[in-house]
Amino acid sequence: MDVVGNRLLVSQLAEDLGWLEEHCRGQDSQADHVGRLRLAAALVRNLIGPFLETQANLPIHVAVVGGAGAGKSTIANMLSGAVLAEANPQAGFTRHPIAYTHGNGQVHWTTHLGFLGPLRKLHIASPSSLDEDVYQVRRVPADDSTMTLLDEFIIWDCPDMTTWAASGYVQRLLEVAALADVIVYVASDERYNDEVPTQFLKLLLEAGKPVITCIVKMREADAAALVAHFQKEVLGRLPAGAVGCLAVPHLTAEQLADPARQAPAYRVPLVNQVAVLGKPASTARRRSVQSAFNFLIRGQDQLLSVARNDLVALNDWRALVQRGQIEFDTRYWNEYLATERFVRFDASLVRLLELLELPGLGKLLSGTLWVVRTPYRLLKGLFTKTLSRPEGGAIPERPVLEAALAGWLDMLRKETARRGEAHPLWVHLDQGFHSGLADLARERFDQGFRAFQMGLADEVERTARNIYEELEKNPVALNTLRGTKFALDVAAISGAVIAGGLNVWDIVLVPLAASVTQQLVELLGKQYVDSQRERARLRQQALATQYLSGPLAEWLAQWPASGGSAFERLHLALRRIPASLQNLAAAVKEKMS
Ligand SMILES: Nc1nc2c(ncn2[C@@H]2O[C@H](COP(=O)(O)OP(=O)(O)OP(=O)(O)O)[C@@H](O)[C@H]2O)c(=O)[nH]1
Ligand SMILES: [Mg+2]
Repeated sequence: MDVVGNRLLVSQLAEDLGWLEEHCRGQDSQADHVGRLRLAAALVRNLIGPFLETQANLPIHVAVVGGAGAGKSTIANMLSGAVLAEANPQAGFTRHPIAYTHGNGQVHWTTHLGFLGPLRKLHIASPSSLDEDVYQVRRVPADDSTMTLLDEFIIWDCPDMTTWAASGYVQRLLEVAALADVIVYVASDERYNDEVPTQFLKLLLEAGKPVITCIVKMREADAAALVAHFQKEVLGRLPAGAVGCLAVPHLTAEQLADPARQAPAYRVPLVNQVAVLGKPASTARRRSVQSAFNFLIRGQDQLLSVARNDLVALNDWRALVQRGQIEFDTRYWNEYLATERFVRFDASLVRLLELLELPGLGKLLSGTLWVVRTPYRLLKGLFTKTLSRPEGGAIPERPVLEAALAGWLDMLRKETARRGEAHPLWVHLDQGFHSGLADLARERFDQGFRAFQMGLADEVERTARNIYEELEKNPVALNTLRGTKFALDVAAISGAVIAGGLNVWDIVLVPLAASVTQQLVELLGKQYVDSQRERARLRQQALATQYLSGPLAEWLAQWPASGGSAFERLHLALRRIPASLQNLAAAVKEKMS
């Protein structure tokens, strides 16, 4: 992929992860995920993005992290070899990240868009207690008499994470932790087992960061036992990845003032450990990028799991909408279609029977038969009249549909209100119902109804017409049927005459035989027309689903995730993140090869 493509990919992925983080921030149950999502986004912005843009491997970044007042600034001084970081008895003194670099060295800061997220670079020297979304760079004067890391490394003194997962300066720490190729984790002898810093350490190890742990301020004599205890009780329960555990016992004021010369016994092992992890730079950087990427891929499900509750609520809503749709369709069938006669089909039956009469000369014969069947017609008319039920007041279609719609929307409104504040989705829907969601649904229904009516008129008319048109278009079949019917009539009449001989009874027998065949033909025709009528009924039900309940259900189901709502954005993020990660995998692989 080209540079522009990669840049777009990186910023979109970081933005989506950032959006999910904000989304979690609003929900108490999801607070644990906030830091993880921020770290994920920062890894993409600060590490993977610049790597894909061929950012130089140097400088290698070292972040000094730990609990409030643990001794981070003190260790940052020790690493940089000069006392420029303000160590202060007030816990939580350092409030923004400070980068220490060589006095002569050029810092090749990445210009990658989104680098260090919200942190602005301070151009005026300020105390480290400045509580703003900034970072600053301090230059350590060159000193040939002490070994230095600063030619190739930047040492970051960071704020603490005691207010872990809360807003504020923890995010500043996460930005730098994501950037870091090496982490130095500082814990004091008294508070090395604190929960919040340990959780943070765990996250860094999960992200595959190489971590040097450093226990400080103990009595020299207790150092070995404390380190062993820390390794067993704290590191033993965390994912592997901690490279080593160093002890820096309580230093004197002189040692604190000039650690490079006064405390080499503690400084040199620490500096060496960092150097081992950070050199050669190209290996260190590739490892950082690869680990970050693995963390994103491995943790994908966990990162996206923050939306699980939202998806459950959204699926509940969709199931409700679907239940309403089934009820709507069933009511339409029971209260309208099942009793609808489709009178148009009766006309088709008449037309079909007419068709079966012989044309031309045959008309004369048919006419004769018609006359012959007069007694039958009169009798049948009499019977049909007595037996047929009076036409009941069939419920007109529109009111049935409207009542079914009202039932559907009422059910949704009640169920939404019943779920109350169980999830923000129901609150959003409840607000929707209070601000005209049902009216909007009715409007959509009306639009659908017009299309439905048009489709319907056409459909019923076509099915009804097909009953005789098919036959009209097929003269061979039509003539065969006509011929068969006529032959039957003739056979029946002649049969009657032959059976009884020519006598007075023929006046009764001949019309009777002609009527029997006619009745038979009518019966067959009626059966055929009825089966078509049933088909039309089913088809009409299908049309109602296609034009009315289907589109409305679709619209209602989508409603919470549309119109610029948070759920719409959520869907976008959930859809895009897996795809972005896949594309990122390809880009990282290409770059590494
Ligand atoms: N005497 C002595 N004091 C120490 C030692 N290590 C740290 N301190 C003191 O402990 C206090 C806190 O140390 P810092 O290095 O400021 O700790 P920090 O982790 O940066 O603290 P915050 O930035 O406030 O979170 C400071 O007053 C340091 O001078 C040590 O080895 N000996
Ligand atoms: Mg500090």
